[in-house]
Amino acid sequence: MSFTSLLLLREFLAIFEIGTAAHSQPRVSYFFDEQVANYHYGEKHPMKPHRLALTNHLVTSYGLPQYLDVFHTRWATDDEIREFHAADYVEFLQRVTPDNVAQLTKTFSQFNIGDDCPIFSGMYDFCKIYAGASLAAARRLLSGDADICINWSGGLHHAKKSEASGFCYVNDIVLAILQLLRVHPRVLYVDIDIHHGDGVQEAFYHTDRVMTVSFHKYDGEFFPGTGHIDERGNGMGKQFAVNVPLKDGIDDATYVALFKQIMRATIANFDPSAIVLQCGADSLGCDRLGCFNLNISAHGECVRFTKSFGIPLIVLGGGGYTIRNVSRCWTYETSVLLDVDLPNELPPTVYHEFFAPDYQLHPVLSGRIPNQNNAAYLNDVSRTVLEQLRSIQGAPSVQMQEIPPDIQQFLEGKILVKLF
Ligand SMILES: *C1O[C@H](CO)[C@@H](O)[C@H](O)[C@H]1NC(C)=O
Ligand SMILES: *[C@@H]1O[C@H](CO)[C@@H](O)[C@H](O)[C@H]1NC(C)=O
Ligand SMILES: *[C@@H]1O[C@H](CO)[C@@H](O)[C@H](O)[C@H]1NC(C)=O
Ligand SMILES: [Zn+2]
Repeated sequence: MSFTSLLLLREFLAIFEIGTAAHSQPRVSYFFDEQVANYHYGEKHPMKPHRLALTNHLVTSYGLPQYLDVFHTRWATDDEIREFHAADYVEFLQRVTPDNVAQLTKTFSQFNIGDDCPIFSGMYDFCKIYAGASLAAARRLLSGDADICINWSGGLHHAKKSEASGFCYVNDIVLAILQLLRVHPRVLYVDIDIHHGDGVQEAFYHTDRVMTVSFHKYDGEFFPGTGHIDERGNGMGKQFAVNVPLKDGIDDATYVALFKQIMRATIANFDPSAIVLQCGADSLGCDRLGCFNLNISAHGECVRFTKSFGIPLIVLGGGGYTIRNVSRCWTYETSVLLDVDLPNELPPTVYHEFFAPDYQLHPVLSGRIPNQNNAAYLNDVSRTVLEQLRSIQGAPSVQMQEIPPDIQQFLEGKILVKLF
């Protein structure tokens, strides 16, 4: 080999090395608190925090923590929760217990406590744990020490300022986005839960600094009843709420194609500096409360696509009521965020029997619901949404505020406790 070609080869290798460095794995933080899985909404209630124990066991048995920064987070404080929620509602959450709930009946209807949102023992502590984790995720993203922050216990998108709704008491997503807005000019919220992301949409309905995009089942009746394609925001926020209403039985290929088309246009037009992705797993086929036909790869493909833009990302859980599939889905999505391939054979965990009979990460989807989304309907939805997105004339700009002191403290590493 001639000297010149050796030089060329070395240069080629050097370029190659730089190339690989630039494509090194994203820095992913994982927020975790084993306590959160021990709360019970009630025996028959479909929301099972236990799904988080299943997820964490799978993530651990697959060996994913070696690629992750795993954090234990402190609980959210009352003050932090009041950044979004009304003071009287927070006071109610603090005081109410299964024993005094009858005496507090007057406040009951006002705060919408009932069958969907029962008062269970330790309920407010449960809220503080998951909200604390989402806040920590937001702050860590702000610190620049992570590209992606995952907290599967968060994503409770229905809670309102003064009202519990749809199994959600405290809206950790709104709290996390409020943190991000201190530093990020524009935050994009994306929601692939089967239910409309109404609590987040409502919180930011009047601002152009947060764009909310929700893909959900809509027929005017399905919970929570909102999410019509014509709900687009108001005032300064006009056109900055996007709704993609779908019918029963949507399949992998059409959902993923629609998701990509709409996300591409959203990101191009809105130019977000941070993204919060709610990965509700009740949009999977065979969900106890859902009615779509997505399999775990398709759900995960939406996560992969969102990550591919390289924008700082917070990934949260949400709904998901067939818990063996929820835990498989969120484990797979953890691996997608890490660019790590997992074998389809599930590793043994103490919960192995949950995954019978197939014991696979990607079970073959059994029992499909007839797809009621025909091509004409889907074309109509995509045309309307793309038109709306085109009407946004360039990304809105904002003045940056000073970094507030509590975030400063966080940047100095005083709040987080690193586990391993
Ligand atoms: C998210 O945070 C909560 C609270 O710290 C924790 O219980 C949960 O396990 C976390 N989930 C993940 C996947 O880290
Ligand atoms: C999931 O859906 C995709 C797209 O339709 C398909 O290619 C894949 O085989 C499915 N996976 C399973 C396990 O059925
Ligand atoms: C959920 O689990 C069941 C049983 O393991 C399986 O038949 C079904 O296809 C799973 N759903 C998805 C979306 O993988
Ligand atoms: Zn849901």
